[in-house]
Amino acid sequence: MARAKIALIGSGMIGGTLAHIAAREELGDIVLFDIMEGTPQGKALDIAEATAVFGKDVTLKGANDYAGIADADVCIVTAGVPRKPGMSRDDLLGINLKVMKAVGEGIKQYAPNAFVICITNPLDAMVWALREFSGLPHKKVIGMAGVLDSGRFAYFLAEKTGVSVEDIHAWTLGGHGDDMVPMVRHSTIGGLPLPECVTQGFFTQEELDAIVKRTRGGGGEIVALLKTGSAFYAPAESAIAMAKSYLLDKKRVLPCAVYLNGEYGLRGLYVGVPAVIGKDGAERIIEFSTNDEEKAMFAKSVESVQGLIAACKTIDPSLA
Ligand code: A3D
Repeated sequence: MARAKIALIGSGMIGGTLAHIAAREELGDIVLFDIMEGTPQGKALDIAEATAVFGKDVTLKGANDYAGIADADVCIVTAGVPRKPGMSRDDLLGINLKVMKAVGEGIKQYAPNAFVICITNPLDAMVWALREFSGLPHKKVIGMAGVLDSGRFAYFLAEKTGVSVEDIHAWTLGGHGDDMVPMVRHSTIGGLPLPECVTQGFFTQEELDAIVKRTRGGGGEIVALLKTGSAFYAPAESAIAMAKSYLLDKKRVLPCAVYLNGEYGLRGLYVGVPAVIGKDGAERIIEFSTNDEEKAMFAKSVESVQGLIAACKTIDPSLA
């Protein structure tokens, strides 16, 4: 059987890390694409040489022409610009919307059967625009944010309690902004919902509130430390988990930005909710029960996403 072909559109910090992980995990043959001449070729050659050391049989190539992504099974999109200190994700909208147009058209022409994972920010609006520009089925175009945000939430809980990260299941829904919704009641440590962990003395309510706040600002915390860009290791790992669930038809339940068609009472936009990822893409959406407080937080987050989509339509009237 032929190996899967994985196209990484954008070969910057996340793109290069994706290529390294995909090669080490022998997920398929890899093409790095970028507008910068030499960057995708250099990273491809560097990692290809490493395959002889870590002993995995995959090929890596670099490309500056969309023909290079022809017939890809999976496309992971990081093309665009990241945040610098003082910038919000929304500040990237104007520049990255133009990038999504070029990328969407490239995928439409050369890889119309691919499963597409968008990482470019502001995430929920960019994955919506990328789907519009590419014309691919909604189930085959999804955004990565929830796996990362939930991973951060789970890590902070593990750090606080000393419990293994493997036994913590944390969920963060909504848009990928500072008003994302960490789902405290649905997140568990060894099956115990977080409010009960407070009762059992794992942490105080104040400590839990501080972890929720840190999760919401998790991206900004890394931007402030790095100063030159944003997080890339954890975002890359998160997208690989999603790609693997598709390629291996694992049907993992992962929080992803998916297109809603009536679920959660919403239609016509992308926002983060738990979805089953298998060989057909986002195969099923799981609807969490929400109380009034969670509903209000989710609605606020959705409002921000709707505002960004409206801004996309103003900037590019072809999207209206
Ligand atoms: P960076 O290292 O700058 O890489 C971006 C790459 O895109 C660069 O190599 C550019 O040359 C390339 N590029 C720019 N325009 C085009 C184009 N038209 N076609 C092809 N390539 C192009 O950034 P990064 O890898 O650190 O981040 C990439 C994106 O991911 C940014 O928008 C970040 O904000 C975003 N990001 C999202 C998350 C989420 O959780 C959603 C997390 C971290 C970063």
